Amino acid sequence: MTAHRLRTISVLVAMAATPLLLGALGAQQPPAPADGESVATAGASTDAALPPGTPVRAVDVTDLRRRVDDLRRRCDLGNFAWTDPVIMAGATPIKAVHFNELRTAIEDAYRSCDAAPPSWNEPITAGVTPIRAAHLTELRRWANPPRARYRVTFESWWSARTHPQDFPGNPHYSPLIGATHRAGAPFWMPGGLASPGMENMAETGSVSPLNDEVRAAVAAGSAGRLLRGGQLNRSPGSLSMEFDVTLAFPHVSLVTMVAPSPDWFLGVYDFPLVGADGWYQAVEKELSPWDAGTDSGETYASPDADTVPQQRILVLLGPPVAPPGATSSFGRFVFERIR
Ligand SMILES: [Ca+2]
Ligand SMILES: [Ca+2]
Repeated sequence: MTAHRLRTISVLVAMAATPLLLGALGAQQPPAPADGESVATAGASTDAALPPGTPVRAVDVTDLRRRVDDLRRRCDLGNFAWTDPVIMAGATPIKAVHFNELRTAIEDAYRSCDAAPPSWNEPITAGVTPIRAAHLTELRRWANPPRARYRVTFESWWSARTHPQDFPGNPHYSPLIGATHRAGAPFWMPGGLASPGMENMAETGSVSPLNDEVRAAVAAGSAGRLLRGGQLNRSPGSLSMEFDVTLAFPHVSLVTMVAPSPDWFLGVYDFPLVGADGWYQAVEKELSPWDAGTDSGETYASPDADTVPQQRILVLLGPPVAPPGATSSFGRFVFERIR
């Protein structure tokens, strides 16, 4: 972006910084007085998340237009021909058409980028639909690039030094397996029961039939893709894998079996890679072992002892991984956005 464009945007944003209080969209209400609201800078969103009832300000719409035009250029489209190209605080009432144009401009960008366009939570009809913080939050979320690529690095520090009790002679992990999926649709979670695929992963390290369960979730539309990674053959150690993620399926669940062990594994569930301000550049999660609730062995090398009835997935507490009642971390996942 040239210095001239930056200056132009700064001026527009400065003019638009007064809040506009809206009841119903399309209703023309007198503007609220200027309140000394701070001015947005190019590249930064003015509000990370809007609490319900927050008034829509001219700057909110102007800021979104800039982001959506950035997105359109990324997807080989030109800037959108906005109604009321300059929204002036105190002079330009914010209308339903402004919001519907933002939606259309985003949908066009997604199609141009070969990504499935968003499905909005509700239509916005002039004079009918009251503007909600959710409308802005939704637009901000979808104004992000539809795709990102991440590298996840699995670092394990599990060793005889960190976990001296009964430490096994061949400490390793099973191949990484996971999925990208919709928010709230992980393939495992604490307090839930392990699926047959999770049981086999946690007890034997096999990626089957968990891979088929993930493929079924992809076919059913709740998951984006199956994630398959390498295997850490020796702990301590580390390995990485890369994967693509889309805004339609922006959460990740990823697991690996602690080996040897009865039914213990490390992993994340329903882990978001996108927030109110867009794709995270780098996020990490420390990993304490989980007990899949499917084998009752009490130490790393215990013989198989199927748990009947099956128990819920819970944090593994106490010996041999920690003092009684406590847990301990074995390593971490570090997610870094690379595209
Ligand atoms: Ca167990
Ligand atoms: Ca079992």
